[in-house]
Amino acid sequence: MPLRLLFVEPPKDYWFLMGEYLPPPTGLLILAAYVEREVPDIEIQVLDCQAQKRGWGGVAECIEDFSPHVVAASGFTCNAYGCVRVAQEAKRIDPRTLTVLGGVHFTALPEESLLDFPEVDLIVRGEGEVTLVDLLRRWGKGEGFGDVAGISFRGNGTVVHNPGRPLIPDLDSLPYPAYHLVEEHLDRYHFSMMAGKNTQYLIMEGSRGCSHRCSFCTQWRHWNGVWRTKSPKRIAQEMEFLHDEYGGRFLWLTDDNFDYAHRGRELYEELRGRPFIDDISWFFQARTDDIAQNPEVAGRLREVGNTWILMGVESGSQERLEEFGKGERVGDAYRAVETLRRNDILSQAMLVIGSREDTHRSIEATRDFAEELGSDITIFSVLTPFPGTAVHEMADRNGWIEDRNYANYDMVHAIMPTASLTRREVQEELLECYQRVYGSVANNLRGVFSSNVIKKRAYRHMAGKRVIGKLRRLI
Ligand code: B12
Ligand code: SF4
Repeated sequence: MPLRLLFVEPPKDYWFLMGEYLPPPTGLLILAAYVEREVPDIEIQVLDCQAQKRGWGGVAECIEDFSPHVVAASGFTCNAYGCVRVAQEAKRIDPRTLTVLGGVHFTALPEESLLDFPEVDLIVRGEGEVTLVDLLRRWGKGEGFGDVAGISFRGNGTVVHNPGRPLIPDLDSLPYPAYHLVEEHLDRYHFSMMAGKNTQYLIMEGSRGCSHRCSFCTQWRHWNGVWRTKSPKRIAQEMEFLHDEYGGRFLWLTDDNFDYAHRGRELYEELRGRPFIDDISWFFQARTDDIAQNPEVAGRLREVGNTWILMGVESGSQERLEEFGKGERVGDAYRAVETLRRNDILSQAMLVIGSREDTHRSIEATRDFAEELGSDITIFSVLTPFPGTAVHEMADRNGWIEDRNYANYDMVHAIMPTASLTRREVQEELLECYQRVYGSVANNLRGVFSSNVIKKRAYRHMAGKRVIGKLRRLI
């Protein structure tokens, strides 16, 4: 009898700041593709509750119908409880089901998660492909998983953390994500605010990890502090494949750090001349120093379909950038925004308020900075102590964390006070940030009448009553 594996993308809330969207469950599809290739004789299903419009009743129905031996889900912090609930549903329906969770949140907190949630059998820490395959092979043969590297589980009344697993040396060796497993509802994936409701939105991965060490970031630790990339040729081929095979016309490269200087140039060489480039638009996150130091790369990337870049600008205070360990200068942000503007690439600046030393005055200075910077879109968020970060370690040690409900770790809820502001005041300051940028008639007119169609849509959404109304309700 073939082994049955069910991946579940649980019901979850939208991140209202970015408007209405439906992203494919790319992480799960990447894992599924690897398992499909490496484990013969396995049946895999992916339940995407958002795309399939299934609530918790639908999750139970799907588990009952498919009767999987293994149920797997992936979580970052604000979605962690949803993943746990998947495990609980699976165990309720059939206690023999093996429940496996992975992702950045569970990797950071394996002990706490296994102790708090007995329905979770085991946690795969860090990179998942090889560990999951190892696990499935043993499970399929009826062997125990006691010595599978990279997992944590309960054993002998305690939590056992097996040694970590070495990273996959060559990311080009990974198969393309298994989009065929969600083919029936592929046309539902969209990102209205940025590309319109009818443009097919797909996500792909170009690299893993980051060589920087920002204090609030989970990603560099999750990937053992190293940056690995697929070759530019492979990235170009994968983009082409997603376009030609699955109609992807708006692509997000998940890379935490794009390595704009080197890979940007090489990717341009690989993409130019490929016909699909005229039919897609793609975006990614990059560092401001990279963009500022390599202004000529922007024009080339624009030529091959790059229309939007997200930048973690964080702050207009050099002191704050140093506190965060960013290794960037405030001036880089100005140069980066100007470079993108000159090349007709939408610039999105992400700014953070609510760090320990923030006061009413310093946050007002962040708002002034945002206006002066003049990026096409500005997203403000609240410094969030994600488990696994240096910020979390320090906040936890000092007793600053006032909200332990992980569902609120979405960078919009204030989780900690600052030295001089209460949590409520931080929340009010966040509202004020959005009111300043998107409540201003002058800014909105500039946005709505912009010649850049993405900016137009973004402003229409951000200036609408919904965003401000939701932020107000958080106070
Ligand atoms: C795409 C994306 C989104 C998409 C949604 C993706 C989805 N389907 O849910 C959208 C735009 C909706 C989104 C929203 C948000 N996101 Co987001 N997002 C990403 C991004 C860029 C890529 C995710 C991805 O596909 N990665 C590729 C896969 C392969 O990596 P992976 O998921 O880590 O999986 C590997 C391993 O971790 C492991 N693994 C993971 N899960 C499992 C499960 C099992 C069973 C196993 C065996 C292994 C395993 O194996 C995989 C392969 O090796 C990541 C950053 C990143 N590079 O990962 C941020 C990231 C996950 N997002 C983050 C955040 C904070 C958010 C938001 C809260 C706010 C924001 N600023 O965007 C909102 C929350 C929305 C919500 N309510 O759900 C943070 C999470 C931090 C944390 N600890 O919680 C990340 C890490 C970004 C960052 N640099 O900090 N996001
Ligand atoms: S915030 Fe960006 S640059 Fe800093 S460590 Fe994380 S991924 Fe790297």
